[in-house]
Amino acid sequence: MSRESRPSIVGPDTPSKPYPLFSPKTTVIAGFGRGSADLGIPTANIASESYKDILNAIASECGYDTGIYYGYTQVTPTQGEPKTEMVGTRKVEYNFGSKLRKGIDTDLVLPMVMSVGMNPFFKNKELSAEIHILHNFEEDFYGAEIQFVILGYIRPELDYVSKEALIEDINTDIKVALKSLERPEYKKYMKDEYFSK
Ligand code: ADP
Ligand code: RBF
Ligand code: MG
Repeated sequence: MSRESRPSIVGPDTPSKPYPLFSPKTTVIAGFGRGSADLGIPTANIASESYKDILNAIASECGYDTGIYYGYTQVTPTQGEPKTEMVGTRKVEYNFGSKLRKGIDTDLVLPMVMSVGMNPFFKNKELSAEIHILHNFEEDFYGAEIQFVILGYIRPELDYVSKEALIEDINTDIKVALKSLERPEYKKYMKDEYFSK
């Protein structure tokens, strides 16, 4: 499949069924550690219990559930004793978001792209959901609380001939998401009371 021509904006001018889909408050967990290390695109991974209802809603309305989505998210620090977890050979430091900057990284609603699926390029054996937030965080925030609203679908998950081709497509997803979210009927979700509860 040629990925040369992709639309710069996707979805109708107003989010429509099954969107908006609001997540419950959930936690940033460790993934495979590939996002930043391999691709230069960090993704906050989330536990599967927290997105099951969302996937069911998408599946019953659209006939698919894996794929790349866009929306808004918010990260909130939580109480927790700092801890280190070994994930394979990797050490993951859980700081529960204590290093995030108030009013810069937290308390704001930020645009995001979300990948849900088996990551065919990496041949994962299990479904995962991960959120790349379109914001420059200076520190990791494993263990922090995260909540998100999905407002639209960008494309299915694909396999790629190279890592560079995957990265290029993700960069296009980011541009498409930002442009799609600029529309007033999408933007208004930044101020939705869901994010201030
Ligand atoms: P993992 O496989 O453990 O998810 P990643 O390489 O994908 O590892 O890195 C993800 C971590 O990077 C997130 O859990 C979060 O703490 C941090 N992070 C920093 N910047 C971002 C960002 N813009 N979007 C998502 N996560 C980010
Ligand atoms: N992985 C794939 O195998 N195929 C994809 O089409 C794909 N698209 C992605 C789109 C976005 C916006 C993001 C953030 C990730 C995507 N990934 C995809 C997942 C990527 O492989 C994953 O983030 C890394 O493996 C780190 O877990
Ligand atoms: Mg990740």
